[in-house]
Amino acid sequence: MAEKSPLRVAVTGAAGNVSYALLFRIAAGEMFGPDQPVILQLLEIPVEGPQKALKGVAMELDDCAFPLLKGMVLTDNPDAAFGDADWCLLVGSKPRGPGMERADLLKDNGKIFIGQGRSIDAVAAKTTRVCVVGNPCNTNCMIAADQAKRLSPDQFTAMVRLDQNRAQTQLAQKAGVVVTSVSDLYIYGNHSPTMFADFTHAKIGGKPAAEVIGDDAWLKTEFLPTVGKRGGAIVEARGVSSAGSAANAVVDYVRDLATPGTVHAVAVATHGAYGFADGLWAGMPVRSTATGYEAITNIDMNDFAKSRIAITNEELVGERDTVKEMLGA
Ligand code: NAX
Repeated sequence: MAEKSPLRVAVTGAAGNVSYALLFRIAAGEMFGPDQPVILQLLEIPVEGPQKALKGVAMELDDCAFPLLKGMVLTDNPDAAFGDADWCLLVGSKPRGPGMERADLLKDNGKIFIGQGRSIDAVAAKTTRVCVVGNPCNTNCMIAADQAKRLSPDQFTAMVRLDQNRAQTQLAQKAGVVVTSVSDLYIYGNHSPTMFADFTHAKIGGKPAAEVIGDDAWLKTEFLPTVGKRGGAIVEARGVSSAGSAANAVVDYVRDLATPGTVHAVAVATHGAYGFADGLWAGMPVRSTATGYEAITNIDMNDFAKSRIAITNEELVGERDTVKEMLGA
């Protein structure tokens, strides 16, 4: 059979921690499959340190002799990184510095995502899929999608998969079962401690998780905060933020988006589903299709779930208010 033509995969923040755990797995075929060649188009900021580090990462990728890696572009120019890209993985963003207010973080990152959104809209493949990982990822995604004139905003999504994976393991460990016994567990809302990991519809071994766990208080007061604050707990333990598990979640998220029929949690344009304000990007379950996804919007929520969704919605609305002068430009 003829070899497939390579997919162009743009990755930003390519010299950062998450990318260091991610790029090798993409090149090994774990994201797009063992018969799908890729060209990596790697973007870093125009600063000597990250540019030099990026060259080092590329040297290591070369040293793996990956059969599927058909080329690499190393650049500080967004148009070169996103040119004809089939997938744009936006991992790079500005971290919160000492004493920095959250509003300043949102605005500083907003500027990055306006520029990248504009560049993607101008030069990426018409069918490109944009996956935002850099935090605050929901709002960064909304800002980038706001620049879409040629592309549809629905081509832009953000990652809540790490939260889904974390939640799955927490439930499995509590129930004393293997992780694959846990199903139907999706994340709603923001990738932040306000997210709602919906245990009310989750199943363990095909039975309602709440019934199997049999401890409502644990689900509400331990499970939810443990999942919501897991990122902070990793920083506390490791001294740096999650990279291996984050990269693994990016692989799961993009692989599942590229696999029609898969159901998984993704932050997508809400279109008002589940009471989320229209125009926000919020986690919810989606079913991947050949060209995109269909959001699953008909799950009945009980009052507890609705109250949790209202909290995370309120936070997302607040983030949008903070960056409102950046929207609609
Ligand atoms: P690092 O600080 O190690 O790497 C980020 C890299 O991005 C740096 O090399 C930096 O030079 C680069 N960068 C900054 N601005 C850029 C721009 N305009 N264009 C291109 N590159 C740019 O962070 P890392 O640990 O790799 O984390 C990357 C991002 O993922 C962070 O924003 C982090 O908060 C976010 N995360 C999101 C997760 C999620 O579930 N959505 C989980 C993991 C991760 O913490």
